[in-house]
Amino acid sequence: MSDHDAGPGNLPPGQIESEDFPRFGLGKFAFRFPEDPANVEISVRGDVGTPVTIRGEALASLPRHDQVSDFHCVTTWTKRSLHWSGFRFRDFYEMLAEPRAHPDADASLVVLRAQDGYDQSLPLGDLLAPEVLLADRLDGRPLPIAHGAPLRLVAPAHYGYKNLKHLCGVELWRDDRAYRFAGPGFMDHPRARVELEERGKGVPAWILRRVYPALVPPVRWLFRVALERRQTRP
Ligand SMILES: Nc1nc2c(c(=O)[nH]1)N[C@H]1C(S)=C(S)[C@@H](COP(=O)(O)O)O[C@H]1N2
Ligand SMILES: [Mo]
Repeated sequence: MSDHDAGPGNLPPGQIESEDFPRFGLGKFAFRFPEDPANVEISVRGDVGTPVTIRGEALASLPRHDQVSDFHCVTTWTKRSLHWSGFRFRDFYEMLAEPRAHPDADASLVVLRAQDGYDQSLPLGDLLAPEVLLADRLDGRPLPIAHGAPLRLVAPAHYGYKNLKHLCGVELWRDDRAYRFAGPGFMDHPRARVELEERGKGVPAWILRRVYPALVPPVRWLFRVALERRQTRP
Protein backbone atom coordinates (compact mmCIF):
# COMPACT_ATOMS: atom_id res chain seq x y z
CA MET A 1 0.00 0.00 0.00
CA SER A 2 1.36 3.40 -0.95
CA ASP A 3 0.86 6.54 1.10
CA HIS A 4 -1.93 7.55 -1.21
CA ASP A 5 -4.00 4.49 -0.37
CA ALA A 6 -4.17 5.63 3.22
CA GLY A 7 -7.60 5.46 4.84
CA PRO A 8 -9.81 8.29 6.08
CA GLY A 9 -7.88 8.34 9.34
CA ASN A 10 -5.08 9.98 7.43
CA LEU A 11 -7.12 12.98 6.33
CA PRO A 12 -5.91 16.29 7.77
CA PRO A 13 -7.78 17.70 10.79
CA GLY A 14 -11.42 18.58 10.12
CA GLN A 15 -11.49 17.28 6.50
CA ILE A 16 -14.01 14.85 4.95
CA GLU A 17 -13.42 12.86 1.76
CA SER A 18 -15.39 13.91 -1.32
CA GLU A 19 -16.28 11.36 -4.04
CA ASP A 20 -15.95 13.88 -6.85
CA PHE A 21 -13.84 16.95 -7.61
CA PRO A 22 -16.28 19.83 -8.10
CA ARG A 23 -15.59 23.19 -9.74
CA PHE A 24 -15.57 25.40 -6.66
CA GLY A 25 -14.54 28.75 -5.23
CA LEU A 26 -15.66 32.05 -3.83
CA GLY A 27 -19.21 32.75 -5.09
CA LYS A 28 -18.41 35.93 -6.98
CA PHE A 29 -15.99 34.04 -9.26
CA ALA A 30 -18.50 31.38 -10.36
CA PHE A 31 -19.50 33.29 -13.52
CA ARG A 32 -16.01 34.55 -14.35
CA PHE A 33 -13.84 32.61 -16.76
CA PRO A 34 -10.38 33.05 -18.27
CA GLU A 35 -10.34 35.39 -21.25
CA ASP A 36 -7.87 33.22 -23.09
CA PRO A 37 -7.81 29.65 -21.71
CA ALA A 38 -5.34 28.47 -24.36
CA ASN A 39 -2.73 31.16 -23.72
CA VAL A 40 0.01 30.00 -21.37
CA GLU A 41 1.74 33.14 -20.22
CA ILE A 42 2.97 34.31 -16.81
CA SER A 43 3.95 37.91 -16.22
CA VAL A 44 6.58 38.46 -13.53
CA ARG A 45 6.32 41.90 -11.95
CA GLY A 46 6.54 43.80 -8.66
CA ASP A 47 9.82 44.53 -6.89
CA VAL A 48 11.98 43.20 -9.73
CA GLY A 49 14.78 44.69 -11.81
CA THR A 50 13.09 43.86 -15.14
CA PRO A 51 9.41 42.98 -15.50
CA VAL A 52 9.13 40.05 -17.94
CA THR A 53 6.52 37.78 -19.49
CA ILE A 54 7.31 34.07 -19.53
CA ARG A 55 5.57 32.18 -22.31
CA GLY A 56 4.52 28.58 -22.79
CA GLU A 57 7.58 27.68 -24.88
CA ALA A 58 9.92 28.69 -22.04
CA LEU A 59 7.84 26.74 -19.50
CA ALA A 60 7.98 23.70 -21.77
CA SER A 61 11.79 23.76 -21.49
CA LEU A 62 11.52 22.94 -17.76
CA PRO A 63 11.58 19.33 -16.54
CA ARG A 64 8.03 17.93 -16.50
CA HIS A 65 6.91 16.65 -13.14
CA ASP A 66 4.00 14.28 -12.45
CA GLN A 67 2.52 13.98 -9.00
CA VAL A 68 -0.38 12.44 -7.11
CA SER A 69 -1.74 14.62 -4.35
CA ASP A 70 -4.84 15.32 -2.28
CA PHE A 71 -6.74 18.60 -2.59
CA HIS A 72 -8.19 20.21 0.54
CA CYS A 73 -10.85 22.90 0.35
CA VAL A 74 -11.18 25.07 3.45
CA THR A 75 -14.94 24.29 3.53
CA THR A 76 -13.83 20.76 4.67
CA TRP A 77 -14.08 18.64 1.51
CA THR A 78 -10.97 16.75 0.35
CA LYS A 79 -10.52 15.07 -3.04
CA ARG A 80 -7.87 12.40 -2.76
CA SER A 81 -5.28 11.19 -5.25
CA LEU A 82 -5.49 13.68 -8.11
CA HIS A 83 -2.90 13.07 -10.86
CA TRP A 84 -1.35 16.39 -11.77
CA SER A 85 1.30 17.06 -14.40
CA GLY A 86 3.22 20.26 -14.95
CA PHE A 87 6.31 22.08 -13.78
CA ARG A 88 7.64 22.68 -10.30
CA PHE A 89 7.14 26.28 -9.18
CA ARG A 90 10.70 26.08 -7.86
CA ASP A 91 12.08 25.28 -11.33
CA PHE A 92 9.97 28.06 -12.86
CA TYR A 93 11.31 30.48 -10.27
CA GLU A 94 14.97 29.47 -10.24
CA MET A 95 15.41 28.71 -13.95
CA LEU A 96 13.17 31.37 -15.55
CA ALA A 97 11.75 34.06 -13.25
CA GLU A 98 14.81 34.80 -11.11
CA PRO A 99 17.44 34.96 -13.89
CA ARG A 100 15.18 37.00 -16.23
CA ALA A 101 13.39 39.37 -13.85
CA HIS A 102 16.03 39.83 -11.10
CA PRO A 103 13.75 40.14 -8.06
CA ASP A 104 14.95 42.31 -5.16
CA ALA A 105 16.93 40.21 -2.69
CA ASP A 106 14.38 40.88 0.08
CA ALA A 107 11.27 40.24 -2.03
CA SER A 108 9.76 37.37 -0.07
CA LEU A 109 6.01 37.68 -0.65
CA VAL A 110 4.47 36.40 -3.88
CA VAL A 111 1.16 37.83 -5.09
CA LEU A 112 -0.45 35.48 -7.63
CA ARG A 113 -2.93 36.81 -10.20
CA ALA A 114 -5.49 34.90 -12.23
CA GLN A 115 -7.24 35.57 -15.55
CA ASP A 116 -10.65 35.70 -13.83
CA GLY A 117 -9.50 38.49 -11.47
CA TYR A 118 -8.89 36.20 -8.49
CA ASP A 119 -5.66 36.80 -6.56
CA GLN A 120 -3.84 35.39 -3.56
CA SER A 121 -0.51 35.63 -1.80
CA LEU A 122 1.94 33.15 -0.30
CA PRO A 123 5.44 33.48 1.12
CA LEU A 124 8.03 32.68 -1.56
CA GLY A 125 9.49 30.03 0.76
CA ASP A 126 6.18 28.11 0.76
CA LEU A 127 6.02 28.15 -3.05
CA LEU A 128 9.56 26.77 -3.40
CA ALA A 129 8.54 23.46 -1.74
CA PRO A 130 9.02 20.51 -4.12
CA GLU A 131 5.31 19.58 -4.26
CA VAL A 132 4.19 23.01 -5.50
CA LEU A 133 3.39 22.82 -9.23
CA LEU A 134 2.24 24.91 -12.13
CA ALA A 135 -0.04 22.22 -13.54
CA ASP A 136 -1.31 22.02 -17.11
CA ARG A 137 -2.67 18.45 -16.98
CA LEU A 138 -5.06 16.61 -14.67
CA ASP A 139 -5.70 12.86 -14.65
CA GLY A 140 -3.93 12.36 -17.98
CA ARG A 141 -5.75 15.09 -19.92
CA PRO A 142 -5.19 18.78 -20.59
CA LEU A 143 -6.40 20.82 -17.64
CA PRO A 144 -10.10 21.66 -18.20
CA ILE A 145 -11.52 25.16 -17.72
CA ALA A 146 -13.39 23.92 -14.64
CA HIS A 147 -10.11 23.20 -12.89
CA GLY A 148 -7.98 26.11 -14.03
CA ALA A 149 -6.94 26.07 -17.70
CA PRO A 150 -4.46 26.93 -19.01
CA LEU A 151 -2.31 26.69 -15.88
CA ARG A 152 -3.06 26.38 -12.16
CA LEU A 153 -1.09 26.39 -8.97
CA VAL A 154 -1.10 23.10 -7.07
CA ALA A 155 0.02 23.59 -3.47
CA PRO A 156 -1.24 20.47 -1.65
CA ALA A 157 -0.08 21.59 1.81
CA HIS A 158 -2.24 24.71 1.51
CA TYR A 159 -6.02 25.05 1.43
CA GLY A 160 -7.72 25.18 -1.97
CA TYR A 161 -8.10 28.95 -1.90
CA LYS A 162 -4.32 29.31 -2.34
CA ASN A 163 -4.39 26.95 -5.37
CA LEU A 164 -5.06 29.57 -8.07
CA LYS A 165 -6.76 28.54 -11.26
CA HIS A 166 -6.08 30.37 -14.57
CA LEU A 167 -2.75 31.71 -13.27
CA CYS A 168 -1.39 34.59 -15.35
CA GLY A 169 0.80 36.70 -13.06
CA VAL A 170 3.41 36.39 -10.35
CA GLU A 171 4.44 39.50 -8.43
CA LEU A 172 7.39 39.58 -6.03
CA TRP A 173 6.82 42.01 -3.16
CA ARG A 174 9.28 43.20 -0.55
CA ASP A 175 8.36 42.47 3.08
CA ASP A 176 7.54 46.10 3.81
CA ARG A 177 4.68 46.01 1.29
CA ALA A 178 3.35 42.61 2.33
CA TYR A 179 0.78 43.91 4.81
CA ARG A 180 -1.06 45.65 1.93
CA PHE A 181 -2.25 42.43 0.36
CA ALA A 182 -5.27 40.67 1.87
CA GLY A 183 -6.62 38.40 -0.90
CA PRO A 184 -10.15 38.15 -2.27
CA GLY A 185 -11.68 36.82 0.95
CA PHE A 186 -11.51 39.06 4.02
CA MET A 187 -10.74 36.07 6.22
CA ASP A 188 -7.90 34.67 4.08
CA HIS A 189 -5.02 33.37 6.17
CA PRO A 190 -1.58 34.54 4.98
CA ARG A 191 -0.32 30.93 4.84
CA ALA A 192 -3.39 28.64 5.08
CA ARG A 193 -1.44 25.46 5.90
CA VAL A 194 -3.75 22.45 6.03
CA GLU A 195 -1.89 20.43 8.69
CA LEU A 196 -1.98 23.41 11.08
CA GLU A 197 -5.63 24.07 10.22
CA GLU A 198 -4.94 27.69 9.31
CA ARG A 199 -8.43 28.02 7.79
CA GLY A 200 -8.77 31.75 8.22
CA LYS A 201 -7.79 34.74 10.27
CA GLY A 202 -9.91 36.35 12.96
CA VAL A 203 -12.22 33.36 13.48
CA PRO A 204 -10.96 30.13 15.12
CA ALA A 205 -10.70 27.02 12.95
CA TRP A 206 -13.14 25.01 15.07
CA ILE A 207 -15.91 27.52 14.29
CA LEU A 208 -15.10 27.62 10.54
CA ARG A 209 -15.09 23.80 10.51
CA ARG A 210 -18.71 23.81 11.63
CA VAL A 211 -19.98 26.78 9.61
CA TYR A 212 -18.33 26.19 6.21
CA PRO A 213 -19.91 22.79 5.35
CA ALA A 214 -23.30 24.54 4.98
CA LEU A 215 -21.85 26.52 2.06
CA VAL A 216 -20.78 23.48 0.08
CA PRO A 217 -24.07 22.44 -1.63
CA PRO A 218 -25.07 25.96 -2.80
CA VAL A 219 -21.54 26.81 -3.97
CA ARG A 220 -21.21 23.51 -5.88
CA TRP A 221 -24.56 24.20 -7.53
CA LEU A 222 -23.62 27.78 -8.45
CA PHE A 223 -20.28 26.79 -10.00
CA ARG A 224 -21.89 23.94 -11.94
CA VAL A 225 -24.70 26.09 -13.34
CA ALA A 226 -22.22 28.81 -14.36
CA LEU A 227 -20.02 26.27 -16.17
CA GLU A 228 -23.01 24.72 -17.99
CA ARG A 229 -24.14 28.17 -19.08
CA ARG A 230 -20.70 28.96 -20.47
CA GLN A 231 -20.46 25.64 -22.29
CA THR A 232 -23.86 26.01 -23.96
CA ARG A 233 -23.45 29.64 -25.02
CA PRO A 234 -23.82 30.23 -28.76
N1 LIG B 1 -8.78 31.82 -10.42
C1 LIG B 1 -9.40 31.24 -9.37
N2 LIG B 1 -8.73 30.37 -8.63
C2 LIG B 1 -9.33 29.78 -7.58
C3 LIG B 1 -10.65 30.09 -7.20
C4 LIG B 1 -11.34 31.01 -8.03
O1 LIG B 1 -12.52 31.33 -7.80
N3 LIG B 1 -10.70 31.58 -9.10
N4 LIG B 1 -11.22 29.48 -6.09
C5 LIG B 1 -10.32 28.83 -5.11
C6 LIG B 1 -10.98 27.90 -4.19
S1 LIG B 1 -11.75 28.56 -2.83
C7 LIG B 1 -10.91 26.55 -4.35
S2 LIG B 1 -11.52 25.45 -3.20
C8 LIG B 1 -10.27 25.97 -5.54
C9 LIG B 1 -11.25 25.04 -6.25
O2 LIG B 1 -10.61 24.40 -7.33
P1 LIG B 1 -11.46 23.51 -8.34
O3 LIG B 1 -12.52 24.39 -8.95
O4 LIG B 1 -10.48 22.99 -9.32
O5 LIG B 1 -12.09 22.43 -7.51
O6 LIG B 1 -9.80 26.94 -6.45
C10 LIG B 1 -9.23 28.07 -5.84
N5 LIG B 1 -8.61 28.87 -6.86
MO1 LIG C 1 -12.09 26.60 -1.30
